[in-house]
Amino acid sequence: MTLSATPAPSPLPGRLNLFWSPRSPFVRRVMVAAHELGLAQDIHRIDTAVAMTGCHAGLMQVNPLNKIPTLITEDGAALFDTMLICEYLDSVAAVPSLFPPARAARLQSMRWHALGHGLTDLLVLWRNERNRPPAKQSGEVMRAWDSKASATLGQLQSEVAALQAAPLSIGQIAVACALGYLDFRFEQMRWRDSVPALGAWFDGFNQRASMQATLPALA
Ligand SMILES: N[C@@H](CCC(=O)N[C@@H](CS)C(=O)NCC(=O)O)C(=O)O
Repeated sequence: MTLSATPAPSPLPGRLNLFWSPRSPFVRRVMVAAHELGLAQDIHRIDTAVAMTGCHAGLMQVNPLNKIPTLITEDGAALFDTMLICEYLDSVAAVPSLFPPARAARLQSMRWHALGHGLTDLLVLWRNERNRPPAKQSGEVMRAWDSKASATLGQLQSEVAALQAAPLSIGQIAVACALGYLDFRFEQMRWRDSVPALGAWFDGFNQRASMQATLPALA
């Protein structure tokens, strides 16, 4: 099955081209990083609707995994996945700042990134499962995702003071984009009720210009 009747618009030569969607929490992480690094205006966004159940012809020419975000660099290389794109943007920024070089700070940031990234992965899979016909859904796997999401939120809440104190890095950005996705797609979960301190941290972080410029949108 191919989703796109018309191929995605061509990447613009000599620019940073991003296969993008306003709904993807992974894409949002890249765009938040780009805003924080002062690179957002250098990125040409290619609006790309993807689904796990189909293949996007234009995207698959550059990324056989059919995933967004995918970044085409100025010299034409196709980069994926989200972490690599963020690391690339950091490396070309005037002042790289999102991947701490010092060992302890780097481990802390990568660990938060893993929690935020893993939570996002789980939520995207969960949403896909939820959208299948009821007869095909696995209640068992969805209950397990519920438990894992709750446990991850509890873990993050226990680290709020450190999340607040550490200099901004890709770790906090990944966590914040995962929490933003909960608001966007899992509103009925009312996640703040069980982890209010994490909710307060997120609500503060969400005021950053980079987060406000990348709020998820249905259209
Ligand atoms: N591991 C990937 C995950 C990206 C991902 O799953 N993106 C979703 C959109 S939110 C996607 O492209 N889905 C299409 C598919 O799975 O074919 C990354 O970190 O970039």
